[in-house]
Amino acid sequence: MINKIVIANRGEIALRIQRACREMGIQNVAVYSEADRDALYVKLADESVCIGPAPANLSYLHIPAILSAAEVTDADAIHPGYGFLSENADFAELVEACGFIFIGPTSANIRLMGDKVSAIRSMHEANVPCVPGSDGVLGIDEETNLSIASKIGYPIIIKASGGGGGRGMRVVRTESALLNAIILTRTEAGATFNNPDIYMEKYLEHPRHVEFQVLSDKHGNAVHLGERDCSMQRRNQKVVEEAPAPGITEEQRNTVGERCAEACRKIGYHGAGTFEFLYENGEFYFIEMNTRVQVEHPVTEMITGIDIVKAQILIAAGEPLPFTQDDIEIKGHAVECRLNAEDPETFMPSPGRITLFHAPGGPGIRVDSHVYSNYFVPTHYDSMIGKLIAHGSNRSEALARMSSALSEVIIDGIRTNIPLHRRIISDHGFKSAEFDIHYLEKNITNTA
Ligand code: MV4
Repeated sequence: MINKIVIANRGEIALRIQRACREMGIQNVAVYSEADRDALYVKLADESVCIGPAPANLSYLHIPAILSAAEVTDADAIHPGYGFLSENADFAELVEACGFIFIGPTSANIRLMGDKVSAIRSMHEANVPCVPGSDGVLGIDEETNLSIASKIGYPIIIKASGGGGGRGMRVVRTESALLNAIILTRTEAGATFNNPDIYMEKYLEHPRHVEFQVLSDKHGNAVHLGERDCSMQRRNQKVVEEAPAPGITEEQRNTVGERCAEACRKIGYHGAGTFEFLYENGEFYFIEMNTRVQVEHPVTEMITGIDIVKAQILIAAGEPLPFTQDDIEIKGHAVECRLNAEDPETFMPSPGRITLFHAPGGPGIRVDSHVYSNYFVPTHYDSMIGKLIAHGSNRSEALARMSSALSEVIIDGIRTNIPLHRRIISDHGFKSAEFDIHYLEKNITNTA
C-alpha cells in the first residue's frame, strides 16, 4: 500500500526515516533546501528533490513545494519527522486531500492536541490524570477568575491554549498579581498564537518531566512503550533523556501507560504519540500530547526493541500493530545525549565545517547523526547535529557506556556541547537521579 515515501524533513531524522524505509523495502525521496544540497543523506536517498532556498519558510515549511515533490515523484505517503510541518493540522489535511497518506494521526487529532484546552479536556474525559486547573478557557469576569485561582491555590500558572512547549506561560504567586497577569498573558497569546484563549493550572514547583510513548493503529489496538525522563533541559530544550524514568515502579508504568493507551482508543488516535506529564511527589499530571515522532524516541526503542518509525509507517499503511501489550518488555536502561553545534558555555550556535568526525562505538552504543568529516553545519536550522544513545542492562551500565562514548567521540572544526554532556554524565546529582526540571539550569549550566 505504501511503495514510496517523501521525507519532509532534514538532518538526522531524515536519515533515520530513510533507514526505516530501506529496511522495509520502501522507496524514499529526500527533499532538501539549497543549504542542504551537498549533504550525504540527500545523496543516499533513492531520489531527491530541491524544494527551495535555505530559509525554512521557503523550503521545509513551504507546503506547495513538498506536495509538488510528492506529486512529481509519484509518492504514496509523506513522513513529516519532528518540528517543521509535523504538527501542522492544515498540512496533514492537505496531504490527504491531495491523495497522499500522512504518516501520523488524523488532522482532527492533531488539531485537538494543538489546542491545549481541548487536549486537556479530552484527556480528563479519558481518565488521564491532569493538573488541577480551570477546566477550560478563562472568561473575562474578574471575580470568577479570582475565585478559580483561590480554589486551585497559589502559586498558579497561566498558559496560552495555542502555546505549548513552554511558550506563552506566566507564573502567578499572589492574588494581587492575578488580574494583571491574566490580561498580559491573554494579550501576548493573541499576538503570538493568533488565539487569545488562556487557562489556569496549579503551578508545580519541582516536578520532573516524564512522558509516555504510545503506538495506536487503525484497528483499535493501542499500546504504551513505557516512559522517558526528560527533566535535564535548558530553556525548554531537552539536553539528556533516559528510559525508563528513574524511580517509576512497574505498577505506575502499567497504570498510567494503560490510561494513555485507552485515551488513544477513545479518540481514534493513529500512529506514534507522546503523553507529557509533570511528575511530583509520586503523582502524574498530564500537560500536553505530542502527535509526532520525538527526538528522544531512540531511548524507548533501545529498551523495548521496537522500531517506532517502522511502526509509524505500518500504522499509516493500515496494518495492525504486530505486537500486543503483553509482548512488550522493558529491557535495561538507555540514555541519550543531544549533540548540538553550540558553545558549551554560552550556548551560542556554532555552525561551520566539521573537519573531523569520529563516531564512538562498542556494546550498547548507537549514533543517530547525519554528519561526517568535512560536513558543513548550515546556519539556518536548529543546532542539533545528532544524538548519542547508550543502552545497558541497568542505569549505571548505560551511564558508564555513555561516559565511554563521550570520551571517544571527536567533532573538530566547530564548537559542540560535548563538554557539557561530560559534566552532566559525571554529575553526582544526575548519577543518583536526584533532579527535577530546574536541576540542569541551577546546578550545572548556572544560567537559571
Ligand atoms: C508547568 C510547570 C509547572 N506547573 N505546568 C513548560 C513546557 C510546557 N510543556 C509546560 N511547562 C511547564 N508547565 C504546571 N502546572 C512547569 C513547566 C516547565 C517545564 C515543564 C517540562 C519541562 C521543562 C520545563 C521547564 C520550565 C517549566
